[in-house]
This record gives sequence, structure tokens and C-alpha cells, in this order.
Amino acid sequence: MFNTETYVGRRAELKKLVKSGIIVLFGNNSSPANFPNNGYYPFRQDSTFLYYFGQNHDGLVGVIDIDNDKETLIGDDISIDDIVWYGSVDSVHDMAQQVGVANSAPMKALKTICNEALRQKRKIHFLPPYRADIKIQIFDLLGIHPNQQKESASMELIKAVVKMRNIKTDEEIEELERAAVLGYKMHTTAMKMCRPGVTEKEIAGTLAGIANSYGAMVSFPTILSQHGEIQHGTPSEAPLVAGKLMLCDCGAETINNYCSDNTRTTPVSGHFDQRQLEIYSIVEACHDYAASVAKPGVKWWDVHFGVCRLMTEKLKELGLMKGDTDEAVAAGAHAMFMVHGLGHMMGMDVHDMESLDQINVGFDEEVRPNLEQFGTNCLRLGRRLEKGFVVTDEPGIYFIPALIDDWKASGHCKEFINFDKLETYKDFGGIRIEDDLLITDDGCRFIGKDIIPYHPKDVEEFIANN
Ligand SMILES: [Mn+2]
Repeated sequence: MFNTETYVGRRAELKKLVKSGIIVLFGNNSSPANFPNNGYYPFRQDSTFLYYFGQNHDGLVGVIDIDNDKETLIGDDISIDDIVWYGSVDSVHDMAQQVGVANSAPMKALKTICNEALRQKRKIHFLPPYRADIKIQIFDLLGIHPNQQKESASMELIKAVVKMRNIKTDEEIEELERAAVLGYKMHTTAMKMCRPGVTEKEIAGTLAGIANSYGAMVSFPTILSQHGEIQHGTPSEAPLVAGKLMLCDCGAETINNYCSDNTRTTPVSGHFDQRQLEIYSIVEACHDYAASVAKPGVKWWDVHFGVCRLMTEKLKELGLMKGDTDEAVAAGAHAMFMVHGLGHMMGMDVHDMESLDQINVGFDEEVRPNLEQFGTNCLRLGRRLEKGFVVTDEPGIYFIPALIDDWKASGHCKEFINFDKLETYKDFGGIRIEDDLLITDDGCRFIGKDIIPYHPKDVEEFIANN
């Protein structure tokens, strides 16, 4: 937890931005795995609740009555039975004091507060819920059916939260640096373990253990696969095979729930072969290009398409693409190879504030998303960068046999893709390189004092020496 003043200051700013009404921020409840008392472990608090109320306990709701300038932390104190089984925790009153909230109340008070506000026709601001239990709670409190809750969520509140959480303060950057230390440990461990015969699951399990032992948890389910072309490939029981590439996309959350998110692609044999090196070098060039141009005022949309053009140019040199580069990119032909966007905002959520909808986080009135074109519709961030933004830089090239067959059959982008040559890459897999960028006064820098090796020479040297 940060200092009390941090939370007091954040709520004061939020009140200024939202202006009037009552803000209700729901914390998460423990989520049952197979029985109500057997919750998934570890408990994950809602990030926005954590941001404004700081308490990492289940069963809490934060209420900010802007018009009456009254803040209340709501939750039920634990009973003697709970203490017997789980040990003592602070009272809700104490938890409120720790984050500078003057009032506390039991959960039943929330119904009274909401009823009173509804009677007075006051605006009740809440965020789009993403858990079923909270949807039921909102239904009980406000009478809004779960199907209508996303549309009924407060746009003023969403905009205010995004405006604040998009800009990382110094104390948040320190936390992100701590997460990067864990990410470094995880990735270098994966690279050390990347040897023929070791299974994907064995490595992924070891990485989860590192995250759990130093931080809170992994920042998202680890992607670790010799089938790097499967975007969210989960680790299998398959042993690693010499000649293949292992794609590992993973990160940790610190105990204060700030994330890291990196990807490395490692040759199982310890050396890239010629074909792998050619593709890897393109991804490496795209990764470094993005970091060389990202700065305040630049649209991430332009950085993304700059990468797409560079990738297309280089794939043309290899004979995998053809035709005019600008026309190819405009047609979305590059998405045969890079099916996703160049990066996303990162913070307390690995895709920061994804629950508030990426259109509200990564875009604005000036830069709107393209939801129609394959590939471009996966770009989560397009808006102009600002100092304090934290974004991932994660270009990738994938050879997805089903996608190759699909486009070939329909003739999609046939004027820009050499399908005959592409056919010979169906056994390749995929390559991604990902690091986390902090936008600074006049440019950007990678988060993490130690950069996980990614230049081909450094990767091979690291494997040889470890
Ligand atoms: Mn990412």
C-alpha cells in the first residue's frame, strides 16, 4: 500500500473530475474454485478499487458522495469464527483510517445509501462490472439487469479513472520497476531451462513459483509454447525439441499489484538457424524502431503502422511479401504475419483498465479504432502518447497454417503475399519480442534496470553461459 496521502489525493482529484453524484467502487469478493470457502488463490482485488481505496481485502465497497463530500468504506467486520480459521484482520473502521476515509459502515448500509440516492434521483456512478457476483449486487442495489449494466455504467467516472490511471506517478513507476525485476528473473530462468527434453509446463510452473514467491502472482496466464503462432498458447506437457523456438510471454505482479509483461523467443538448440535468424531480425528491428520513435505527442497509431511498413519492407526482401508497401499495409496484408497490435497500456492490469473498454483507454476523440480490418481491430492503443504512459512494445511475426490456408483459398491480399514461399514456413511457429516502455519528457525508456537479453547474439551467449 502507498501512503495515506496518496489515496486521499487520488479521491480528491476524482471528485473534481466527476463533479457531482455518488461514486460506488466495488471491491472484489473471494471467488470460489469448487466450494464457497475454497477460493481461487491468490485473491485479486479490483484494480480501480485498489487505486482509490488501497485495501487488498475481499468484501469491501468504497462510496464517495461528492455533493456532501463524504467518503465511506463499507464492509462487514469479521466474526470470531473467521478469526479461528483465518486469523485476525483489521476492522473496516481501521482499514478506512489507513487510507484516510473518515467513515465506515456495514454492508447493509450500502442498500440504504443507494435507496436514498435513488429516491432523490441523484446520479450513482459505477464502473462496468466484470464478475457475476458484483452484477447481482448491482441488480439488488440499483435494479439494473446485468444485461444493461455495461451501458448504464458512468461514462464520466470511466473517463475520470482512465485520465488518472493512464498517467503513472513516480511511486507507481517504482512499483513497475519492482515488477520488472521479477519479470527479469522469470524470463532469464525460462531461458536457462530452455533445453531439449524439458516440458513447457515444467518451465511455466517454475515461472509461476517465482512470481508467487516474490510478488502477488503472475500478471496473466503465462504463454509458453513451441507453437508461438498460437497467440495465447498455454504451456503443454510437450517436451522441447531442438530446432524449435520457444515463445514465452509472461510477467509478474508485485504485492501491490503492478505488472510486468515481456516476451522472449528462445531457440531450443541454443542457436538460431538461418531462417529463424532472418525472421527474428525483422521483429528485433521493429521492436527497436518503436522504442526509437515513441515520445509525447506521437500517435501510437502511427508507431504501429510504422512498424507494419518496416515489417512489410523486410518481408518483401525475404520474398514473403510483394507489391507496394503502403498499399499492402493499407489493405492489411501485414496482418498475415502480425495479427495483433503493437502494444497496450500497462499498469495495475496487464492490459490496463481493460474492463473499462479499450476504446476508452487507448483511444480518444482524435484517434478512433478500426474495428473492421483483421489485425488492426486488435490494436488496443492508438492515441497520442503522454509523459507517464506505460505501453508495451511487442511486435511479432507468426506463421499460422490455418490463416495461410484461409487467405490462400479466398485469394485475400494475393497481390501482396507470396503464398508459394509462405507454404514452406508452415512449420516455423512464431516470434515476438516484448518490453515495457515508460514515456518520458522527450522520448521513452524501457522499464527494468536489466534488460532481458533479446539481440540474437546476446540470447545465444546467455544460453551458452548459463
Ligand atoms: Mn503484452
